[in-house]
Amino acid sequence: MTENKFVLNWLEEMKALCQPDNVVWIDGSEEQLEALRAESVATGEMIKLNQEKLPGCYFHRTAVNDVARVEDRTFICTPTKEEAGPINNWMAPDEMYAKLNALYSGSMKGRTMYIIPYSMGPVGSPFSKIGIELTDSIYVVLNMAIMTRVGNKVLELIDGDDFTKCLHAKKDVNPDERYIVHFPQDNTIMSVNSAYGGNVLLGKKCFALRIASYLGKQEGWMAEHMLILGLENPQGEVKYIAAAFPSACGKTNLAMLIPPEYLKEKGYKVWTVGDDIAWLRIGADGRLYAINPEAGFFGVAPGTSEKTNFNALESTKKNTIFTNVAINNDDMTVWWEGLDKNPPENCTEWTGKQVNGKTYDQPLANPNSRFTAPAINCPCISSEFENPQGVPISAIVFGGRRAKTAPLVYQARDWNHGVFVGATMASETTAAAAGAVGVVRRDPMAMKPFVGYNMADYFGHWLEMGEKMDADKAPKIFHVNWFRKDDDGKFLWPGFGDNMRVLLWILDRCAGNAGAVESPIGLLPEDGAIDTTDLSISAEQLKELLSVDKDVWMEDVENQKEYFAQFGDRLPAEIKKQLETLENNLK
Ligand code: OXD
Ligand code: MN
Repeated sequence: MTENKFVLNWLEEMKALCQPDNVVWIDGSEEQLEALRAESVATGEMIKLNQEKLPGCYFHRTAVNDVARVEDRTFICTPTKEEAGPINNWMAPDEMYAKLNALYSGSMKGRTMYIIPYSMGPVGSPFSKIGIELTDSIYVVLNMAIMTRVGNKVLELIDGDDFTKCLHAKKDVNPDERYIVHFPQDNTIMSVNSAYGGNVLLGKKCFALRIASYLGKQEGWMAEHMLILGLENPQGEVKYIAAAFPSACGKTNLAMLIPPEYLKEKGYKVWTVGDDIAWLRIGADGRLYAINPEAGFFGVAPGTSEKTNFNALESTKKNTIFTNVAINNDDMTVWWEGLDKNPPENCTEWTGKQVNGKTYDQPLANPNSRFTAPAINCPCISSEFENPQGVPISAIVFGGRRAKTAPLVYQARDWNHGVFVGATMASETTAAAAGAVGVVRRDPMAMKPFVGYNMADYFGHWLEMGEKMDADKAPKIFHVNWFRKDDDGKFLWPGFGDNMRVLLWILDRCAGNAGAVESPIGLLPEDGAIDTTDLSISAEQLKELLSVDKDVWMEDVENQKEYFAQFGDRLPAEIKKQLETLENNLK
């Protein structure tokens, strides 16, 4: 398949370690993928769904102990602990290699090793990077074929040893010996004892965020946990926004937003470039350009409905793999909480039990059940999705779930202040997760679980990127909060499609067409700047949405200080300065 000796030597080593009975190269052809689908159905690994209603769609069930990313089993094994920083789990590389080699040894006896050459980003784009994943799971092969560009065309492009080495062995999914490990200095990822997407589709979080953030720091670009959307105005001009939100804040919904009726009628449209990851580089014209390195959506199913995200739901109607959702036995279609109010009576719930979905009192779908859908299925996929040069970013948006602290929207005064706004991002826990509700969890740039090196150096990298761009070319930076509540605990903002009203103010600010007023935390929309046509929202409510409570903010500053203290002297002086400015402004 290839003459590249770096690839071949590594393969020989991994084969000797894992000892598979067979080795199969994934060439990217539909015939090969179809044969693998048939094989996985024959072995029971996948279940074929109703091919009239859901053509090309399959179902897979993971072990009950293996349904989510495992942050406590995820390691960044840089040569020193300091390089990984206080947020990441770390172990000395030698020690970790020894531990892992023992686990992989003979792990594929009686099994087949699939070799998946894949490109993150359009094949051959100057933004793109190549990986090779070795896995003993057909489920992984079929998911990777949706989420990335796979096959011979990628293999041909590998230059010397410039590829990320990814090894996955399913073993017996023992949670006590589950490891998701990154060796950034060796461009290597090793995952063992899991078969759940986020832990085993190694192109996604492991490569496109953890390893890529490390490569970006070395090479002068950025890998971020951001959606990318294009907003088209009635004149047909499209401006692009990249936005980072922690989980459970509606990233996929915003990426695929449907404008409110009155804006649709005027001719506004939203185009999706990406829903989870952005790779950003400074272009020849000095502006920041972004690609989505992925080729599909690995979305959370529960809560996705025609009403909440029509475009995401449409994306799942063909050639999609569903994981851990419920099955309607009557017609072999899928169901999850929030799809509609009509759970199937004759139902296989996610663990495989036969139940009456109307009377069963447990969730029918796992709360983290997923769909793996090709991006090209999305009705609002951007015409720039495959553009190898990426799209120019006008605005970067950070956001979180804050009941009282952050206003609906505010603008950072400049790039460095924007980096500080991203670095102080936080979200309050919801009742959906175990533990106390309303606890503030700091999640800088929504990258807490995904930075492949010391978070303090990551802040420094953001600041350096700003130095490389002229202020008039750099994206403007904003913070939004769709989750502000009144004193009775009710949401003040309708959210979903109406978030478009906020995006319009953001783009007007970027174009110099909207007013703003100074506040201690940054620039707020001036009176009347947020269009509330057709909304039943009073002037009082809007005022509350945009208010800054100094006492609440002072409390947050204390929390920020505590958070930053863990980075010691490594925290950039600029971040400290910004924190002091905020504190002084609030006094
Ligand atoms: C996540 C995801 O966990 O995208 O952020 O799956
Ligand atoms: Mn994500």
